[in-house]
Amino acid sequence: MIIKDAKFITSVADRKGILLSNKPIIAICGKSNVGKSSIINMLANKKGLARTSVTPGRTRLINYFDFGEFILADLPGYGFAKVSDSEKKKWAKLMEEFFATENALNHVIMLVDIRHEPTRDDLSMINYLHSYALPFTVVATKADKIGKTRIYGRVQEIGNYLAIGGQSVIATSSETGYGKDKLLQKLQSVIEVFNSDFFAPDEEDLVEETE
Ligand SMILES: Nc1nc2c(ncn2[C@@H]2O[C@H](COP(=O)(O)OP(=O)(O)O)[C@@H](O)[C@H]2O)c(=O)[nH]1
Ligand SMILES: [Mg+2]
Repeated sequence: MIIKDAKFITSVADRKGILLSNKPIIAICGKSNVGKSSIINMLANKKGLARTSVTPGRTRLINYFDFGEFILADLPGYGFAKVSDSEKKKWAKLMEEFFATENALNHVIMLVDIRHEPTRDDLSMINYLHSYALPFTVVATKADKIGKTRIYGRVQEIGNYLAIGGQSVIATSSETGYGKDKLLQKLQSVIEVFNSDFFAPDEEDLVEETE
């Protein structure tokens, strides 16, 4: 898949703004600073598309991007210690609404740092995805930070730790482009399943219900 001219669509702060689309929606989640914005920029071949930040935890919004064949939803990061309880509650509410909205997403890319053990928040997120029966792929980011020979081992360890197996984990580096093709292949297969019509929503289901 060749991605050209990915575009920012909109930022969404509450349930009302959650997008529905006739394209597959792929969400990116993970703790603050894990590399969500960087991986979006890498996939888009555009440095400034999603802002990357050294002061993590500031974005409490779902940022949507049009990638041509699919919509990418950049979910607000979690696990940032300096965030207040009320901010955490807002985050949880928005996530719950997002995951519970039918046709709001088709696949989740969950990012973990290749150097570290997945956190308690990561495990909660995985449980969450399981409980909503959402298909997901785990990406181990910042692979350039460890030696090449250690990548395979870390991928296996993370896969075992999350009880999904190493073959379900893709190592990437947004610095070097490592793993980009493998991730694009995975996204391609998600898109193909969606376009095979089996999971595509009916047109009438895309009209938002009014309460
Ligand atoms: N070395 C390296 N640094 C990365 C990589 N991905 C992200 N970073 C750095 O990690 C920090 C947080 O990245 P960002 O994409 O903003 O994370 P986000 O909070 O999940 O969106 C930034 O300083 C990035 O430059 C990577 O693959 N390799
Ligand atoms: Mg970000």
